[in-house]
Amino acid sequence: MKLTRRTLTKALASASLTGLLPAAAFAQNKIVLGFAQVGAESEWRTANTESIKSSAAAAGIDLKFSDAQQKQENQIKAIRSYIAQKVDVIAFSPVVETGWDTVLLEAKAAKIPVVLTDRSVNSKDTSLYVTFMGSDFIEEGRKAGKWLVEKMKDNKGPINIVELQGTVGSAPAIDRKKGFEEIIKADPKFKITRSQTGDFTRAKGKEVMEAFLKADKNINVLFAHNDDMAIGAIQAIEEAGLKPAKDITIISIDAVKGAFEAMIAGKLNVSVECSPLLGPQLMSAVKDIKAGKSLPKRIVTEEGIFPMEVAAKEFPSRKY
Ligand code: GZL
Repeated sequence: MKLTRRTLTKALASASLTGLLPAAAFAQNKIVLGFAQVGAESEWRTANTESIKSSAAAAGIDLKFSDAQQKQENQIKAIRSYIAQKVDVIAFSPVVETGWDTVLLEAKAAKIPVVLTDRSVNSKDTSLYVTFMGSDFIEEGRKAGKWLVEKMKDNKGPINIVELQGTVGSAPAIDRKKGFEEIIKADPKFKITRSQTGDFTRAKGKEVMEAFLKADKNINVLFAHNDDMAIGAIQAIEEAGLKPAKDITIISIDAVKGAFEAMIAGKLNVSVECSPLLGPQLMSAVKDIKAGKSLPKRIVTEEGIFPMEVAAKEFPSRKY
């Protein structure tokens, strides 16, 4: 009989059941997944981490988890530690698009498959990862732009837009900007007058919006790359004596609980959905990889858009 992982698992299981082997030895046979998370910068990230941890537990996968505090060097360190521990699979959400080839080549040399979740890398060598699962950020930017074009169709302009960008160099920041500009460039009445990173956090979003408001009295629209920065900006807009979503139209992305609360309070006009609930899909991919199944190079998350008019109705059924 060929000794495969399956037959070994069966043998270990019967041995542990008969007490010949401690249960821990059998547990040793669990798939071990090393996950290097970006950080805990936003509501979205918190929901993403919860999805990964709860799905690993439900799938019986032994999860090793690290939080990089939004620093690439910490993610690289974590990936190297997973290689040293000889985990079965490595997964991570790259904080920025560049600078990963060296450590991914080390994982490849160690024959440890890698799954990209949420954000991708811009490496030319796509053999460095098995699959990339996550949203289409360019499409999210397009959805934001299309909503604004429709909202302003009877406004002859000029329409001055300020933009709170996500983390510099990150796939969502680069691609959401790309998609949004692709749509609004069709009409010269739209102009992005100021654009700066708020690093996806509420604190930085508020700080940058305060600076925008001090410098510019002609802001008509805020486009925020995530809800946390939009929520921080809403505080700055109110402290400046203006009415968010009325004096300044606010468009955001993620559709986290905080965004629904802001829309229900009439302070945010719309949020484009970006689902963090990637845990189940990731665990299924990990099991498929260990079972020797092939996976598509790209798995896209399906998602919608939520204007404030539907927020109260949709909120009770939201999962994050
Ligand atoms: C998007 C994700 C982004 C969210 C932010 O998939 O990478 O990072 O939009 C989060 O809220 O910080």
